[in-house]
Amino acid sequence: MSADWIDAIAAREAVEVIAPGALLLQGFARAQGAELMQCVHAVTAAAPLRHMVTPGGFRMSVAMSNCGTLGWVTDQSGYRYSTLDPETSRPWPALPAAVDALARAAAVRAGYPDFVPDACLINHYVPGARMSLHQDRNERDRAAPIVSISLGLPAVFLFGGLRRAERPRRVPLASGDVVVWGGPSRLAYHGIAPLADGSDPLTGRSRYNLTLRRAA
Ligand code: MD3
Ligand code: FE
Repeated sequence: MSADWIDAIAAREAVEVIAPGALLLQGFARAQGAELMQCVHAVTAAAPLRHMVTPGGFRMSVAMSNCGTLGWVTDQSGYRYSTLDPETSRPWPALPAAVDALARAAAVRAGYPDFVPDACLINHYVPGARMSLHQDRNERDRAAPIVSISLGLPAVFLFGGLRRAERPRRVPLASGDVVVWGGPSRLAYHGIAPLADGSDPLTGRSRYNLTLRRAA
């Protein structure tokens, strides 16, 4: 048995290929859940969660904030990355070291040893909140992956193809799951089905998702 397998069993972690370039690291962040939630609360105390408005004029059901050098924002004028929080006119809070370290470790495991995130979008879902199918195309360097960390209530991730018309697959995501999206899956359409009600010891009646990105 190779050392990698011994490590994986010791960490009680399973690795699943969702699609070419998309790797699900089941439970990769489970042991750090409480520490990561402390980071989230520190960030959102300084940069409060808010419901942004899409360029089409729709209020998003997901509440968002950011940390890192760049933060993803949307308003009537479009989607973009900004160094300033438009709500506070201040820079976004720094990327917490524990979040940065976990994302880089996941990227290394998935075959991206050079991943250096400069943006972390924090998504907060309450029961009924959803994210409709979209592509993430605001990042300059499409060779860099996106690392996503799920915390709290389980969600059904919708994973489509490179064309919006492709019917999405449903992939369950649990608290502590980490997914690394790179290569051919980087520009796939994706979304989150309406969150089912429930309660989680870490997050209460809600789910957080952290996506770490190389935006600049
Ligand atoms: C696949 N967030 O913030 S994370 C987003 O759970 C977003 O909040 C969802 O989609 C969430 O943009 C899904 C998983 C994810 C993130 C980015 C991707 C999957 C991706 C980019 C390309 C392909
Ligand atoms: Fe996305």
